[in-house]
Amino acid sequence: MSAVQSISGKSQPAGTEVYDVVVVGAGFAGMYMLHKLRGQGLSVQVYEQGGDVGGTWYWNRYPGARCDVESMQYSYSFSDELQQEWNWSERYAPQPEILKYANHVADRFKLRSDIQLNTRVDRAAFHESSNTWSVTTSDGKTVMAKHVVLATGCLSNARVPDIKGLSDFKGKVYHTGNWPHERIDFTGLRVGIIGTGSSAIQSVPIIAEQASQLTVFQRTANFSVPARNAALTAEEREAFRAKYPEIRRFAREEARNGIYTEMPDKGALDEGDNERRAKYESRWSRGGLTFMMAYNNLALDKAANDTAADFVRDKIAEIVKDPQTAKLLQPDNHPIGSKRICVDTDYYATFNRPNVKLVDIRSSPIQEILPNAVRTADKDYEVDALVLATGFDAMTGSVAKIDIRGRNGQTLNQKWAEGPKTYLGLMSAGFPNLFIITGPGSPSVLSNMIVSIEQHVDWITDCIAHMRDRGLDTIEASKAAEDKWVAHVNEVAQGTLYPQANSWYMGANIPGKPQVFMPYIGGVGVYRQICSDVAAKGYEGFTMT
Ligand code: N01
Repeated sequence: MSAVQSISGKSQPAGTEVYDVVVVGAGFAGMYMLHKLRGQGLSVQVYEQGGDVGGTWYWNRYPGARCDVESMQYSYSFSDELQQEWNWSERYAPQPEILKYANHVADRFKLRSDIQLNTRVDRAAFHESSNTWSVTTSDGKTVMAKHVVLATGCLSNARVPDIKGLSDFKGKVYHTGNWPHERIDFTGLRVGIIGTGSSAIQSVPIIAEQASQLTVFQRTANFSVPARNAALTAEEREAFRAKYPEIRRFAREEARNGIYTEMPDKGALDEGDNERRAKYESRWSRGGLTFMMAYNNLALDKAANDTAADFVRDKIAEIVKDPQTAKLLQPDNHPIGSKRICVDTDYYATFNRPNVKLVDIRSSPIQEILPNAVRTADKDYEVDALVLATGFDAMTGSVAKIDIRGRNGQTLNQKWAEGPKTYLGLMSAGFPNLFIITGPGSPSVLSNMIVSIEQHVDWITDCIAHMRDRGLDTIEASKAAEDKWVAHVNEVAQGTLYPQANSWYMGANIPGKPQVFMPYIGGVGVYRQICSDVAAKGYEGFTMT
């Protein structure tokens, strides 16, 4: 619905388009937001900077990219027909298939007519005289809206590190988070890859098959567990579909991370060495993120965590033949899981290939990029192409790129200068009618993103309906509720091992970024209940006018 309406009868400059809601981003969050708001008969305009829908899955096209949450669960639950009809081909869907799914959703729910592609939102300003937002886009246009929803994604601002000489490199430079659309073939090339997070861990085995030589520059070794990916059979899909009501309910209400799995009832130190090893072995053979769900205290107790970390370090030593390389690959500076655990297919075994070399840039840092080589403190490594798997300015990076001005002209960047401050991760005091989907202060990146996206979209839709039913103009988080929530988010994080790692959860990967644990670690079920209670109590902690 592109119908342009007036907002509460307030006059706008002649010719200005006026919407009930502007949504920024057409990934999984923006698309579902559009669908839900339309269901209320609202006029909505979505702006998407990419050339098509899909968000993360539009940009992250690097070789080997796939989701680390199983496809039957990493999918929308809002339409039973959709979840019954869509056929996922593999346990972990590859990126092209997830992108196809996003496109299918856009077509199936006829979303495209309200999505303007190739358009960035540059500015958004709240006007106190009319209680409306003006939104200015990269095509030079300004529209007005009562509400703005930031569906900008948490890992969408790819970060190119500031390394001397990078712009003078004469070969091609690729970033995993902004990968070209055409197929890149590294056959016969000497390739260097910088970074060893999830993106590198997925792409290294594939690039190694093509490149004549692959040099992996590692600053921090990461823990990775095997995916055990496989084709899904029709029977497996059917069995899953039959259980969907319970699977989705559990993921929403009971799971900490929005994933249906057994919940451990024991701590790692409650069992003897042999039993514990057998449990880790069984999780390792089964594959996937649920390795960390073997015991209920792996994220809380360092001694318990050490047992899982030691198990994975032993596995690395078993798999990697060269003892020196194995030693370098064994993480030793953070608890397992305190940086997002990686899920791989043959990552460690790839280092047994004669054409793959691991370079430790913690002890010998990269000094500069030469036109044909990477220079570390002790050696030059000649390369023809460079892959930057250096991650993202996570959770706040894409929001920070927009000049957002709330009451009294205060910018969101000023307000968040010492770290993001939100109430429930949904709104920030001083910025009325501006919602954030899976923002900092919500479970977000610690969860199955689609579960968290659906919860936020449903909550925001209900909130806007509540306002309309009562003829209300604004909703705004109160400063007191926000301060209390920020303190709670912090306190819960401090009770875990997570703050012990220099992770992107903490903003530690971005020089100068304030180091604050950004997501809410209380669990999606607990968090959902808190949000529902707030709404049931007349949006407690928010001011509505
Ligand atoms: O990024 P990262 P990512 N010089 O930040 C290194 C999700 N994801 O794109 O750790 C040298 O994890 C950096 O080193 P260090 C998932 O949530 C999901 O891999 O800072 N090295 C690190 O090794 C994931 O956690 C999937 O010391 C530099 C690496 O680059 C998140 O996205 C797949 C450097 C960056 O790792 C981000 O993953 C892929 C420098 N200047 C991603 N700067 C799924 O499976 C950075 N590094 C769903």
